[in-house]
Amino acid sequence: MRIQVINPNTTESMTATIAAAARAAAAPGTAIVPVTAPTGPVSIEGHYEEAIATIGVLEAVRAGEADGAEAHVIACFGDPGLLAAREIARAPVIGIAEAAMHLASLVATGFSVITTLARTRVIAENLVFAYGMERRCRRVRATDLPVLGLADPAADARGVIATECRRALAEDGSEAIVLGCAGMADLAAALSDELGVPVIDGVGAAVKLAEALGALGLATSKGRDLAPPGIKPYRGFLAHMAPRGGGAAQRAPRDRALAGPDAA
Ligand code: 2AL
Repeated sequence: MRIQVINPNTTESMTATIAAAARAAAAPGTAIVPVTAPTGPVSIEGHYEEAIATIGVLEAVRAGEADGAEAHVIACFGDPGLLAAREIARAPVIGIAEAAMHLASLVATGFSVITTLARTRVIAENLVFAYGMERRCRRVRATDLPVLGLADPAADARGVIATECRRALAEDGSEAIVLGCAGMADLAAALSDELGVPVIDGVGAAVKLAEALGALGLATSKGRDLAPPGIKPYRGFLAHMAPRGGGAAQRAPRDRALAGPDAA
């Protein structure tokens, strides 16, 4: 199976961390194809950066589809562009926050998310509700570590995160930890050993879920809102993002009416 793993930020070294975690989780027959977003911020720590990063994610998904990807993983804990990517992809698309929360809910009745900056915490909290996880997620905690600081040895990210995990286990009533940033992907196994509870990295979780969907022959439903986007002209600097169309059968009558004379 060929899984495209997209780092939505533009930092290549973080893509390398993500790719290593993805490969460590992957089955022997799985090829991991790591991609760094072609455009956007070096790290994603707020709503504006996330909105800009979404375009890079969608560009990568389009390229991955053309390149034969059989699943796409969005490896940023805000899951930027997840539903939009599902509209344009034939293959399943999995976000790491969604994957980690779902797997955590299978191994614990309650989990805490440990993330980066306080401003980023709101993004994870919103996803808890978007994914219906509010009955399982006890709390989202920030460490005040910036995303790119995770790789700085002087920041002692592992020590800071371990301390916050211990607080979570003592104070939140949690029995599992979800790591709230793709840049933490290399810490899960060691933290799990140290803390004695499941510590879930979304990159590995997403790869395993992608493999499971592939093995079961399951892909995104195109029945309603995740159907391919309507065919219509796009204007301005994103004109190249206009859907090329997947055949008339996929287009709703309303989409055909909106398509205009230039539609393919
Ligand atoms: C992230 C992440 O996973 N990658 C990034 O650039 N920002 N999310 C986060 N919660 O820090």
